[in-house]
Amino acid sequence: MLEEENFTFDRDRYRIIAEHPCYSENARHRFGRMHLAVAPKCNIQCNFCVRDFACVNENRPGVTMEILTPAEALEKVRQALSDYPFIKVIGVAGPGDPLANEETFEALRLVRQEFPNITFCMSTNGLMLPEKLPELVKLGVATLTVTINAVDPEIQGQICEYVNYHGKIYRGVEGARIQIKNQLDGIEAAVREGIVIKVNTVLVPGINDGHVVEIAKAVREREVYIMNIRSLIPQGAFAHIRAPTPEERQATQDACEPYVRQMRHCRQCRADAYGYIDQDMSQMSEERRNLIKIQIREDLEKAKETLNKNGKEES
Ligand code: CLF
Ligand code: SF4
Repeated sequence: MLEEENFTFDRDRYRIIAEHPCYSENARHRFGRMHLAVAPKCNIQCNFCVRDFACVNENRPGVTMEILTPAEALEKVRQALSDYPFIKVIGVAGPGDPLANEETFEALRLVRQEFPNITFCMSTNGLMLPEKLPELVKLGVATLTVTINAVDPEIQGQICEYVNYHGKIYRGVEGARIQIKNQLDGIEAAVREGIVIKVNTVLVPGINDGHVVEIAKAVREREVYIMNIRSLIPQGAFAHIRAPTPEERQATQDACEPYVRQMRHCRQCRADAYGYIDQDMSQMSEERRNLIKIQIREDLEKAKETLNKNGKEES
């Protein structure tokens, strides 16, 4: 067992965090992630979300992308892991809510059969977390992001217009009660299963800005590993609300830091991003990607030569 501040992890979890570019700032320049855009549907309506685009609770707003079938996603993973061995995490982050799409589970099942040791990551609004958790555990999802924008239903009721729960629409505070309970119960159960949790929170001036510390306290009690406070991008029903300033966001992060570790290096990835989080290869030219492939091959060859040479010198 290895200890890190308030956490004790087995060797496996420790390695997963150390190689996760979002959970460990030191990992971001050495290891990459790949997102599979297999999950188009969502089961709630956040007021800052324009549903033609990717889920803004995790992704960059205003971005459309091609949806992959699970078989296409597997093919993409095969190619990427062979070309870019620094990719250590496969994630599903939209463009809708991963837990509201059966394709998420199918894609991860296919990938797991071929890559038994790759880290699986996912982001969700948490509505279906208690019910879907057994499937996530079975697939070996190791890291999970739950977006919590309020732990008070009166506040969450202003942020989310409705939730669609088991085919029934619950609006405002009524929907918020269901969602918050499922998020918190789901996190507790996931932590008991050894899943390492990140909480994302969208900072919405005038609505939840005075409340985010309460979220930090609530997630600390539930052993959440890290929190990522993101700035509102005014759009949709919240187009009239201003974005927080960088100083306001930083002050909120500082106020939450005593309760839960803060992620400050998020790059607001696309739901189809891959590569290092600072260098999205989905947006690169073929030529640039090829150069990176050649560089990786050369580095590997050099590493092998050095190992061989050292081996000979030692013997
Ligand atoms: Fe993807 Fe998110 Fe997993 Fe990372 S992203 S599902 S935890 S593997 Fe990372 Fe990208 Fe920020 Fe997300 S930098 S948007 S926090
Ligand atoms: Fe949009 Fe994501 Fe909210 Fe769903 S959970 S409504 S995709 S921001």
